[in-house]
Amino acid sequence: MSLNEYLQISDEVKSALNGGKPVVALESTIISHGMPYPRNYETALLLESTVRECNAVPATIAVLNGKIKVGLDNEEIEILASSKNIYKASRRDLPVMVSKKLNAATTVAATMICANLASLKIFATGGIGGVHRNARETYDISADLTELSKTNIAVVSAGVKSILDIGLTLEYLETLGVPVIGFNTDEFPAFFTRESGYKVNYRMDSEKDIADMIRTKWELGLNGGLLIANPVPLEYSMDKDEIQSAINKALKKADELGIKGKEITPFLLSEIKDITSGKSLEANIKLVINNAKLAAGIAAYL
Ligand code: PSU
Ligand code: MN
Repeated sequence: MSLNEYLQISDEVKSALNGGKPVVALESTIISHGMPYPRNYETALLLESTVRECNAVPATIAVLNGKIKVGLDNEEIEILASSKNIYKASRRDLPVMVSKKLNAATTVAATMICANLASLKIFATGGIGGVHRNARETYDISADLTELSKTNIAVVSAGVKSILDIGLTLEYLETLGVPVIGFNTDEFPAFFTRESGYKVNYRMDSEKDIADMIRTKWELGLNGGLLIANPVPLEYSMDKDEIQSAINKALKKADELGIKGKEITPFLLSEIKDITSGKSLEANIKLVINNAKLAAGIAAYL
Protein backbone atom coordinates (compact mmCIF):
# COMPACT_ATOMS: atom_id res chain seq x y z
CA MET A 1 0.00 0.00 0.00
CA SER A 2 1.18 3.52 -0.66
CA LEU A 3 1.42 6.14 2.06
CA ASN A 4 -1.69 7.86 0.73
CA GLU A 5 -3.79 4.85 1.66
CA TYR A 6 -2.73 5.21 5.29
CA LEU A 7 -2.80 8.99 5.50
CA GLN A 8 -5.91 11.19 5.25
CA ILE A 9 -5.29 14.91 5.22
CA SER A 10 -8.45 17.00 5.61
CA ASP A 11 -9.47 19.34 2.78
CA GLU A 12 -8.89 22.38 4.97
CA VAL A 13 -5.34 21.31 5.82
CA LYS A 14 -4.63 20.28 2.22
CA SER A 15 -5.68 23.62 0.81
CA ALA A 16 -3.70 25.48 3.48
CA LEU A 17 -0.60 23.50 2.53
CA ASN A 18 -1.18 24.11 -1.18
CA GLY A 19 -1.77 27.81 -0.57
CA GLY A 20 1.28 28.21 1.66
CA LYS A 21 -0.89 29.08 4.67
CA PRO A 22 0.55 28.32 8.13
CA VAL A 23 -0.65 25.07 9.73
CA VAL A 24 -0.35 24.09 13.41
CA ALA A 25 -0.50 20.41 14.39
CA LEU A 26 -2.33 19.45 17.61
CA GLU A 27 -2.15 16.14 19.47
CA SER A 28 -4.98 13.93 20.68
CA THR A 29 -3.64 12.07 23.73
CA ILE A 30 -4.34 15.24 25.66
CA ILE A 31 -7.99 14.85 24.53
CA SER A 32 -8.49 11.12 25.17
CA HIS A 33 -6.15 10.57 28.12
CA GLY A 34 -5.23 14.00 29.48
CA MET A 35 -8.54 15.62 30.41
CA PRO A 36 -12.03 14.50 31.49
CA TYR A 37 -15.10 14.68 29.22
CA PRO A 38 -16.58 17.16 28.26
CA ARG A 39 -13.81 19.65 29.09
CA ASN A 40 -11.48 17.75 26.77
CA TYR A 41 -13.91 18.19 23.86
CA GLU A 42 -14.46 21.89 24.58
CA THR A 43 -10.72 22.43 24.90
CA ALA A 44 -9.93 20.66 21.64
CA LEU A 45 -12.41 22.91 19.80
CA LEU A 46 -11.15 26.00 21.61
CA LEU A 47 -7.59 25.14 20.54
CA GLU A 48 -8.69 24.88 16.94
CA SER A 49 -10.56 28.20 17.05
CA THR A 50 -7.58 29.87 18.72
CA VAL A 51 -5.29 28.72 15.90
CA ARG A 52 -7.80 30.04 13.33
CA GLU A 53 -8.04 33.41 15.10
CA CYS A 54 -4.27 33.62 14.77
CA ASN A 55 -4.60 33.18 10.97
CA ALA A 56 -3.34 29.61 10.84
CA VAL A 57 -5.09 26.31 10.16
CA PRO A 58 -5.31 23.70 12.94
CA ALA A 59 -4.55 20.05 12.19
CA THR A 60 -5.60 17.83 15.08
CA ILE A 61 -4.07 14.39 14.58
CA ALA A 62 -5.29 10.90 15.55
CA VAL A 63 -5.72 7.40 14.13
CA LEU A 64 -9.35 6.51 13.36
CA ASN A 65 -10.27 3.08 11.98
CA GLY A 66 -6.61 2.66 11.15
CA LYS A 67 -6.37 5.85 9.08
CA ILE A 68 -3.84 8.46 10.11
CA LYS A 69 -5.99 11.58 10.14
CA VAL A 70 -4.40 15.00 9.85
CA GLY A 71 -7.24 17.46 10.47
CA LEU A 72 -10.36 16.17 12.23
CA ASP A 73 -13.98 17.28 12.13
CA ASN A 74 -15.92 17.96 15.33
CA GLU A 75 -17.62 14.57 15.23
CA GLU A 76 -14.26 12.82 15.15
CA ILE A 77 -13.00 14.96 18.02
CA GLU A 78 -16.13 14.05 19.98
CA ILE A 79 -15.35 10.34 19.48
CA LEU A 80 -11.81 10.82 20.79
CA ALA A 81 -13.12 12.85 23.75
CA SER A 82 -15.94 10.58 24.87
CA SER A 83 -15.12 6.98 23.88
CA LYS A 84 -13.63 4.70 26.48
CA ASN A 85 -11.77 2.42 24.06
CA ILE A 86 -9.27 4.80 22.49
CA TYR A 87 -5.69 3.51 22.58
CA LYS A 88 -2.79 5.76 23.51
CA ALA A 89 -0.35 5.49 20.61
CA SER A 90 3.30 6.43 20.65
CA ARG A 91 5.88 5.45 17.96
CA ARG A 92 5.90 1.74 18.85
CA ASP A 93 2.09 1.51 18.75
CA LEU A 94 1.40 3.24 15.42
CA PRO A 95 1.92 0.28 13.05
CA VAL A 96 -0.41 -1.89 15.16
CA MET A 97 -3.13 0.80 15.32
CA VAL A 98 -3.00 1.29 11.55
CA SER A 99 -2.78 -2.32 10.42
CA LYS A 100 -5.45 -3.51 12.88
CA LYS A 101 -7.69 -0.53 11.93
CA LEU A 102 -8.03 0.73 15.51
CA ASN A 103 -8.85 4.09 17.06
CA ALA A 104 -5.94 5.77 18.80
CA ALA A 105 -5.00 9.11 20.26
CA THR A 106 -1.47 10.14 19.34
CA THR A 107 1.16 11.17 21.88
CA VAL A 108 3.66 13.93 21.18
CA ALA A 109 5.98 11.37 19.54
CA ALA A 110 3.29 9.86 17.32
CA THR A 111 1.81 13.26 16.48
CA MET A 112 5.26 14.44 15.34
CA ILE A 113 5.57 11.39 13.07
CA CYS A 114 2.12 11.92 11.52
CA ALA A 115 2.59 15.69 11.20
CA ASN A 116 5.87 15.05 9.41
CA LEU A 117 4.18 12.62 6.98
CA ALA A 118 1.87 15.52 6.09
CA SER A 119 4.82 17.96 5.74
CA LEU A 120 3.79 20.10 8.72
CA LYS A 121 6.50 21.97 10.62
CA ILE A 122 5.13 23.00 14.00
CA PHE A 123 3.04 21.46 16.71
CA ALA A 124 1.50 22.86 19.91
CA THR A 125 0.81 20.81 23.02
CA GLY A 126 0.66 21.23 26.81
CA GLY A 127 3.59 19.25 28.13
CA ILE A 128 5.83 16.64 26.57
CA GLY A 129 6.78 13.33 28.16
CA GLY A 130 10.27 12.99 29.61
CA VAL A 131 12.54 11.16 32.01
CA HIS A 132 10.52 9.87 34.97
CA ARG A 133 11.80 10.51 38.47
CA ASN A 134 12.63 6.88 39.14
CA ALA A 135 14.05 6.21 35.66
CA ARG A 136 17.27 4.87 37.19
CA GLU A 137 15.28 1.78 38.20
CA THR A 138 12.36 1.75 35.76
CA TYR A 139 14.05 2.97 32.54
CA ASP A 140 10.84 4.98 31.99
CA ILE A 141 11.92 7.61 29.51
CA SER A 142 9.22 8.86 27.14
CA ALA A 143 9.60 8.12 23.44
CA ASP A 144 8.75 11.82 22.97
CA LEU A 145 12.41 12.60 23.68
CA THR A 146 13.90 10.23 21.10
CA GLU A 147 11.32 11.43 18.58
CA LEU A 148 12.51 14.99 19.14
CA SER A 149 15.99 13.78 18.21
CA LYS A 150 14.96 12.56 14.76
CA THR A 151 11.76 14.07 13.38
CA ASN A 152 11.77 17.58 11.92
CA ILE A 153 8.95 19.19 13.87
CA ALA A 154 9.18 22.12 16.26
CA VAL A 155 7.17 21.48 19.43
CA VAL A 156 5.75 24.28 21.57
CA SER A 157 5.10 23.21 25.17
CA ALA A 158 4.86 24.77 28.63
CA GLY A 159 7.89 22.72 29.66
CA VAL A 160 7.39 19.48 31.55
CA LYS A 161 5.56 18.69 34.77
CA SER A 162 7.53 17.87 37.85
CA ILE A 163 5.88 14.44 37.83
CA LEU A 164 9.08 13.98 35.79
CA ASP A 165 12.70 14.55 36.68
CA ILE A 166 13.08 17.92 34.94
CA GLY A 167 16.87 18.03 35.30
CA LEU A 168 17.36 14.56 33.79
CA THR A 169 14.88 15.38 31.01
CA LEU A 170 16.95 18.43 30.04
CA GLU A 171 20.20 16.42 30.20
CA TYR A 172 18.69 13.77 27.97
CA LEU A 173 17.52 16.39 25.46
CA GLU A 174 21.08 17.72 25.35
CA THR A 175 22.47 14.24 24.67
CA LEU A 176 19.97 13.87 21.83
CA GLY A 177 20.91 17.26 20.35
CA VAL A 178 17.52 18.87 20.82
CA PRO A 179 17.66 22.67 21.26
CA VAL A 180 15.51 23.99 24.12
CA ILE A 181 14.47 27.60 23.55
CA GLY A 182 12.71 29.71 26.18
CA PHE A 183 10.18 32.14 24.76
CA ASN A 184 10.49 35.33 26.80
CA THR A 185 12.10 33.38 29.61
CA ASP A 186 15.55 32.34 30.85
CA GLU A 187 14.07 29.57 32.92
CA PHE A 188 12.63 26.27 31.74
CA PRO A 189 8.97 26.26 32.86
CA ALA A 190 7.42 23.44 34.89
CA PHE A 191 4.00 23.38 33.18
CA PHE A 192 1.79 24.59 36.08
CA THR A 193 4.41 27.09 37.20
CA ARG A 194 6.70 29.47 35.33
CA GLU A 195 9.80 28.39 37.22
CA SER A 196 11.52 25.03 37.62
CA GLY A 197 14.94 25.96 38.95
CA TYR A 198 16.49 24.98 35.58
CA LYS A 199 17.64 27.31 32.81
CA VAL A 200 16.79 26.97 29.13
CA ASN A 201 19.70 26.67 26.68
CA TYR A 202 18.72 29.87 24.87
CA ARG A 203 16.16 32.58 25.28
CA MET A 204 14.39 34.21 22.34
CA ASP A 205 11.81 36.95 22.62
CA SER A 206 10.45 37.08 19.09
CA GLU A 207 8.49 34.60 17.02
CA LYS A 208 10.48 35.54 13.94
CA ASP A 209 13.81 34.79 15.66
CA ILE A 210 12.51 31.38 16.65
CA ALA A 211 11.28 30.65 13.11
CA ASP A 212 14.65 31.74 11.67
CA MET A 213 16.47 29.39 14.03
CA ILE A 214 14.18 26.45 13.21
CA ARG A 215 14.73 26.98 9.48
CA THR A 216 18.49 27.31 10.00
CA LYS A 217 18.65 24.03 11.90
CA TRP A 218 17.04 22.11 9.08
CA GLU A 219 18.94 23.95 6.33
CA LEU A 220 22.14 22.88 8.07
CA GLY A 221 20.98 19.29 7.73
CA LEU A 222 20.60 18.98 11.52
CA ASN A 223 17.61 16.71 11.50
CA GLY A 224 15.31 16.42 14.47
CA GLY A 225 12.94 18.59 16.41
CA LEU A 226 13.21 21.54 18.74
CA LEU A 227 11.48 22.31 21.99
CA ILE A 228 10.06 25.80 22.40
CA ALA A 229 9.29 26.32 26.08
CA ASN A 230 6.46 28.79 26.67
CA PRO A 231 5.64 29.47 30.33
CA VAL A 232 2.04 29.42 31.56
CA PRO A 233 0.71 33.03 31.63
CA LEU A 234 1.36 34.60 35.04
CA GLU A 235 -2.34 35.06 35.85
CA TYR A 236 -2.97 31.32 35.43
CA SER A 237 0.16 29.93 37.04
CA MET A 238 -0.38 27.82 40.15
CA ASP A 239 1.02 28.04 43.65
CA LYS A 240 4.32 26.15 43.64
CA ASP A 241 3.88 24.43 47.00
CA GLU A 242 0.27 23.43 46.32
CA ILE A 243 1.10 21.79 43.00
CA GLN A 244 4.25 20.14 44.35
CA SER A 245 2.33 18.59 47.20
CA ALA A 246 -0.39 17.36 44.81
CA ILE A 247 2.25 15.82 42.54
CA ASN A 248 3.94 14.07 45.46
CA LYS A 249 0.64 12.62 46.66
CA ALA A 250 -0.22 11.42 43.15
CA LEU A 251 3.22 9.82 42.72
CA LYS A 252 2.88 8.04 46.06
CA LYS A 253 -0.54 6.65 45.10
CA ALA A 254 0.74 5.49 41.69
CA ASP A 255 3.58 3.70 43.44
CA GLU A 256 1.24 2.03 45.92
CA LEU A 257 -1.08 0.88 43.13
CA GLY A 258 1.84 -0.29 41.00
CA ILE A 259 0.85 1.83 38.02
CA LYS A 260 3.52 2.06 35.35
CA GLY A 261 4.30 2.27 31.62
CA LYS A 262 1.92 4.20 29.40
CA GLU A 263 -0.73 4.31 32.15
CA ILE A 264 1.34 6.43 34.51
CA THR A 265 1.02 9.86 32.88
CA PRO A 266 -2.80 9.74 32.45
CA PHE A 267 -3.14 8.42 36.02
CA LEU A 268 -1.05 11.23 37.51
CA LEU A 269 -2.86 13.94 35.52
CA SER A 270 -6.23 12.74 36.73
CA GLU A 271 -5.08 12.39 40.36
CA ILE A 272 -3.54 15.88 40.37
CA LYS A 273 -6.78 17.30 39.00
CA ASP A 274 -8.77 15.70 41.83
CA ILE A 275 -6.31 16.71 44.55
CA THR A 276 -6.34 20.36 43.38
CA SER A 277 -10.18 20.34 43.02
CA GLY A 278 -9.89 20.94 39.30
CA LYS A 279 -7.51 23.92 39.52
CA SER A 280 -4.77 22.06 37.66
CA LEU A 281 -7.18 21.39 34.79
CA GLU A 282 -7.98 25.10 34.43
CA ALA A 283 -4.27 25.97 34.33
CA ASN A 284 -3.70 23.14 31.86
CA ILE A 285 -6.34 24.48 29.46
CA LYS A 286 -5.06 28.05 29.64
CA LEU A 287 -1.46 27.08 28.96
CA VAL A 288 -2.29 24.90 25.95
CA ILE A 289 -4.26 27.80 24.43
CA ASN A 290 -1.24 30.03 25.04
CA ASN A 291 0.98 27.48 23.27
CA ALA A 292 -1.36 27.26 20.28
CA LYS A 293 -1.13 31.04 19.87
CA LEU A 294 2.66 31.01 19.96
CA ALA A 295 2.84 28.09 17.51
CA ALA A 296 0.54 29.95 15.10
CA GLY A 297 2.72 33.05 15.48
CA ILE A 298 5.91 31.13 14.67
CA ALA A 299 4.19 29.23 11.84
CA ALA A 300 3.50 32.51 10.07
CA TYR A 301 7.29 32.99 9.62
CA LEU A 302 8.15 29.39 8.70
N1 PSU B 1 2.39 15.36 29.79
C1 PSU B 1 1.39 16.18 30.15
N2 PSU B 1 0.17 16.04 29.58
C2 PSU B 1 -0.08 15.07 28.64
C3 PSU B 1 0.99 14.22 28.25
C4 PSU B 1 2.20 14.40 28.85
O1 PSU B 1 1.62 17.05 30.96
O2 PSU B 1 -1.21 14.96 28.15
C5 PSU B 1 0.76 13.19 27.21
C6 PSU B 1 1.34 13.65 25.86
O3 PSU B 1 0.54 13.16 24.82
C7 PSU B 1 2.69 12.97 25.83
C8 PSU B 1 2.38 11.66 26.51
O4 PSU B 1 3.22 12.77 24.54
O5 PSU B 1 1.48 12.00 27.56
C9 PSU B 1 3.63 11.01 27.06
O6 PSU B 1 3.32 9.72 27.47
P1 PSU B 1 4.50 8.72 27.87
O7 PSU B 1 5.15 9.36 29.07
O8 PSU B 1 3.79 7.45 28.17
O9 PSU B 1 5.42 8.65 26.68
MN1 MN C 1 6.80 5.99 29.73
